[in-house]
Amino acid sequence: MKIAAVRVTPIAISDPPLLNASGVHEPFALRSIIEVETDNGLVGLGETYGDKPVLDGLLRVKDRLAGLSPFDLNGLRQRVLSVGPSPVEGVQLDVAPGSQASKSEHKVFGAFEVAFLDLQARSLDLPVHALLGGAVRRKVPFSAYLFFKFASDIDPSYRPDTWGPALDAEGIVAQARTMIDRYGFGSIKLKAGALDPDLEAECLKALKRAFPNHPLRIDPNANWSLDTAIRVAKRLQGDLEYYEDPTPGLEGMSELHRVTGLPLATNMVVTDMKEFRRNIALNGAQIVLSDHHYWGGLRATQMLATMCDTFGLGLSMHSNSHVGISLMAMSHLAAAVPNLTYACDTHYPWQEDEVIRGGKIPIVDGCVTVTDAPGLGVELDRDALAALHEQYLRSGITNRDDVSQMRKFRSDWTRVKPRY
Ligand code: GKR
Ligand code: MG
Repeated sequence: MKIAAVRVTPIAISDPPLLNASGVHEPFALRSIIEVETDNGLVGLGETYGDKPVLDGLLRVKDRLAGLSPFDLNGLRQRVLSVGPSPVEGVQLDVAPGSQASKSEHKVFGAFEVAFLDLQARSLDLPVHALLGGAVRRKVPFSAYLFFKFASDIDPSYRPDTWGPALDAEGIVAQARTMIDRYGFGSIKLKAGALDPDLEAECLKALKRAFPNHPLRIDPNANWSLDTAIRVAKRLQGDLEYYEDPTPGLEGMSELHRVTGLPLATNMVVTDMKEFRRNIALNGAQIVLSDHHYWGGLRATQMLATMCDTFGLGLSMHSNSHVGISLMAMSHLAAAVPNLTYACDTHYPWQEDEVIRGGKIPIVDGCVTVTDAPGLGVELDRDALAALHEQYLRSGITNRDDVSQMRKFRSDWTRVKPRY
């Protein structure tokens, strides 16, 4: 079985006006859909970022994969490395941190690795989780990922939604209730760093009152100074499952943990093994949010899990706006990682568009179920892919830019961080 053709298709999926530390989501989020086809007619699927630096990297590698066996992951790595750094590598993506602009070879390798693993598994008539050591859980828990949010009619480019605005405690609790009613989530994450920290802390308190048995997390994406993070920590002491990236830098996180004793989680200061090593030395974060999209694929993320286990760190999972191929890759991975004991993040409830046959993957009782269907267990809907590619071309967006989007609504909005 050899690779005969590779297709990379950028798509734009509609996205609501969700607020974060950088600004607000644009009306569309970008993804790249990867298809790797073999000479015996199998197709392996992958999904990753659609921003230009990553897309360019994928396009530069894709035509070098013909003739490789999908089992040859070292061959894949060698071909990814052989293209050298992308000419747009240095371009600063204006994303909320957590999507590291600098690690493009990990992102490119990881995107193809998922498609290769999908092919390996399909050729053996096995699910991907079987290749990863077997499922230790069939139902993978995700958390309700809450965002402060504008009403969709703030700008006609947003698709009308039924969520409504969420700019205070009442709105956030209502959003949580809708999410939990629809999907049965058993834990809650509040994306913070967007509004005044005291208001955000009040929202967390309101969630605690409304959902006393749901573990709660808050993630200001390092938009709070150390003083602010310490002040809010005092208020939220006892309410948090973990405190995610409240303040910038490993040193800041380390000092915050020393002063408050709270368990700190990160997808910002531990994003590769070099940072992992420094984190062990400084004890900045006690829980690492993994993400196969930038850690270099499913197997590299399992390596991270082993390192967390070895060094006594907790393991959770990070997300960005995505569709069903990523959701299933995340779920197969999480199913096969015993020490992934926290409910994973997902933006999936915020996305209505889908590229897989059968439409949206069900989340029931807060969980995605992995089955024994071959590969990732999903097939591409080619009509949907074509329509979402058209949407990409029409959107005119090539790089996520939450700062400029926010400036449309608040002309004095700046890039400054930490803002509070
Ligand atoms: O979607 O706005 C967002 C998030 O802020 C995302 O960009 C982050 O990378 O969810 C992520 C996080 O946990 O930091
Ligand atoms: Mg985070």
